Amino acid sequence: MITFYNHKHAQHQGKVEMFRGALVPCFEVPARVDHVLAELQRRALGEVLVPLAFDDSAITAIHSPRYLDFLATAWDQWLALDPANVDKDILPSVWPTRTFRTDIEPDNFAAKVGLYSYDAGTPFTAGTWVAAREGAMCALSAAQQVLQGDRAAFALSRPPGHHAGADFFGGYCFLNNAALAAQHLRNNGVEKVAILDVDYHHGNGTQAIFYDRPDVFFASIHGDPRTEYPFYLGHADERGAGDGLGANLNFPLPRGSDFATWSMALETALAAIEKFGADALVVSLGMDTFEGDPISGFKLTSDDYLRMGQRLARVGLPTVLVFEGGYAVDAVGLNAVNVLQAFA
Ligand code: FKS
Ligand code: ZN
Repeated sequence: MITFYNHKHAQHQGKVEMFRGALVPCFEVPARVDHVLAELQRRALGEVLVPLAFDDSAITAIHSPRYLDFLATAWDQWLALDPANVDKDILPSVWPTRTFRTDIEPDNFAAKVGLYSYDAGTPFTAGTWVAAREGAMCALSAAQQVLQGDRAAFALSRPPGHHAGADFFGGYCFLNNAALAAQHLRNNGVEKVAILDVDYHHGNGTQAIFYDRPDVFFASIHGDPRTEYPFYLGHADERGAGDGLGANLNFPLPRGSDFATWSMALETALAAIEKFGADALVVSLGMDTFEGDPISGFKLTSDDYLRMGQRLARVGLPTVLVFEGGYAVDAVGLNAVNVLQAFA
């Protein structure tokens, strides 16, 4: 299996995130991807390539022009406020909640940041745009590889993507890599695409992007949003809207769930994907379901990831795997490559 590696990922390096009233060191660190790369190379699991370049149209197919414009210019706007800002990350602190307008982009920079985000846990840094954009190219390259006939391809990148919506960032995510891959498949002759999100956290951005579309099925297995981030989406009654009704399926599971519980949800999700008649599969591959994850609550073991990879391969579809979360840094390489090796 070919891996498209975001060699610019370390340009996104947040310093702190807001947690319980304090600024704490970021969990989403460059070492996460470094460990996966090292393990891929250690097990010689196929070629590792830098991504191809795709037109902006591949990104505007998912994200709004004003949001992309904001991401591309945010750092310069931040420095224009005060050159001393160069040593600090941008962190949102004000948001337009219910009753506020979002159609007018404010001139004030903090207000703009809030318009395009939904939490205070996602720092925007000097290299965030460059890293996120190259990550999108990895996801598109992996989709392209599958279009050209490969059974599967892996996009190894950070920042992750599944919390990012058409016009907002949050949950460490800026561009929705899985959505970009799915749309690229759709634009190149694949009629029906299924996205399976196995990250511990609900893929609210991906769900929102495709919620009213019948051509992209979204299924997610995640910690129950009543107690788990991102809290405000991911319930079982969210089945899609309009033409997309029936093409969205959530499996919220309680904190503490192990692989026995988790894999029952997986079987139901895969049966639904088969019934949908998907021609290709995109997997949002988060490794934060691991028992050792410091910010999550499931109990999957390293061996369980071998079973997961085997099962995903048995679906029999051309598959794009996109790296998402996973914060047990010392185990994330082993666990991710277990999925890939078992798949291959
Ligand atoms: C700890 C509170 C949790 C936000 C968690 C974000 C999870 C991100 C993720 C992704 F795949 F996107 F990376 N904060 N301070 O794992 O879903
Ligand atoms: Zn996660």
